[in-house]
Amino acid sequence: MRQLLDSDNIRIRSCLSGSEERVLADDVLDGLTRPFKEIPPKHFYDARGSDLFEQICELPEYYPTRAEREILEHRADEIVHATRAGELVELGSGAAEKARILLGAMYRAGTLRRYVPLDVSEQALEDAARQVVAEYDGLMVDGVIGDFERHLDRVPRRDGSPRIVALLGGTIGNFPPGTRRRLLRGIRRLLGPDDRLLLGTDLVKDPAVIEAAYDDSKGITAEFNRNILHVINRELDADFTPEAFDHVAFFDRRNEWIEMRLRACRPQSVRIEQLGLRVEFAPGEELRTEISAKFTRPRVEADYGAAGLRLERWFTDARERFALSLASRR
Ligand code: SAH
Ligand code: AVI
Repeated sequence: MRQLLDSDNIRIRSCLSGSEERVLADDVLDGLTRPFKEIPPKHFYDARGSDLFEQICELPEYYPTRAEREILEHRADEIVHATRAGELVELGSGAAEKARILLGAMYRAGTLRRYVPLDVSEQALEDAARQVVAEYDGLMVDGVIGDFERHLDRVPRRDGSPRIVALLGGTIGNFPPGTRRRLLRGIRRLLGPDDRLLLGTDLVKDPAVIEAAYDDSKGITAEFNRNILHVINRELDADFTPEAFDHVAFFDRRNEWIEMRLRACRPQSVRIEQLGLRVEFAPGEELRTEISAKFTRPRVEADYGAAGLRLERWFTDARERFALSLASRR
């Protein structure tokens, strides 16, 4: 692993190297040659994508961030008391806004030792690391820039005290059901008997509320969606015209997930230089960029069961829009 930063209280290592472009290249080659075109959502998050996501979190329509924060504000002390955690590992940590609420509770309880953020977004992780060490005296940050689908084995070993492994924001919903269970099994391997998974899941609700959250009136989500095309243009020398794609978000009632797609406004022929590939889009043709599954308690329990985990605690916000659950190894 490449060492990016090493100071008294921050260590950041990267599992991503030049070959990472190949990962994007392979995903794009697979995704754009399928009968139904698709790119995985992790490629949204370059520095601009992470920044756009932070803006989404502030939007009046995007309720998940506020609902999850409400639960954490009410329950963080209880969660820390129940787990006695001294260490927080956060997968897909982003700006670490919610982690701070947990770190604050650990600090108050006198258990706080280490924060281990893991994210594909280098800029977001570095900024977050610097901010949290400035806030909590004596806190050690041991960050990993990597992909939690491939690099969970690079998470540092536990430092002795119980730990919470958190996957917040509803990010688990961005994976289709089988991949989701595979990821939960990978997370289970990080847990010792005293450790707990803390999982954020957005809940099934009125489809109109969900659709508004993914198609905001300011068009920030649309820009976030199109960012994937900017990333491909820059990293793979492609010539997508992002503005020639409309943002589409709709709730799939059968699967109970929202899908984001990009719809070609007109026929387009796109050259992806580094792949030696030309891709044609018919007018109205769609490219799927994200699913975001919405959960019920039985669905979370079924996923836990399939991954060798047991649901221990279930917390929701007052309006039951979002749930945080604590799980242990079975
Ligand atoms: N946990 C934060 C951020 C959620 S946004 C919150 O709740 O607000 C999703 C985050 O996961 C982004 O920071 C993105 O860069 C990261 N991410 C997405 N896919 C990832 C992957 N496969 N591996 C590591 N990080 C990933
Ligand atoms: C990161 N993830 C949980 C967000 C979600 O709600 O699925 C990403 C997002 N996509 C559009 N808006 C936010």
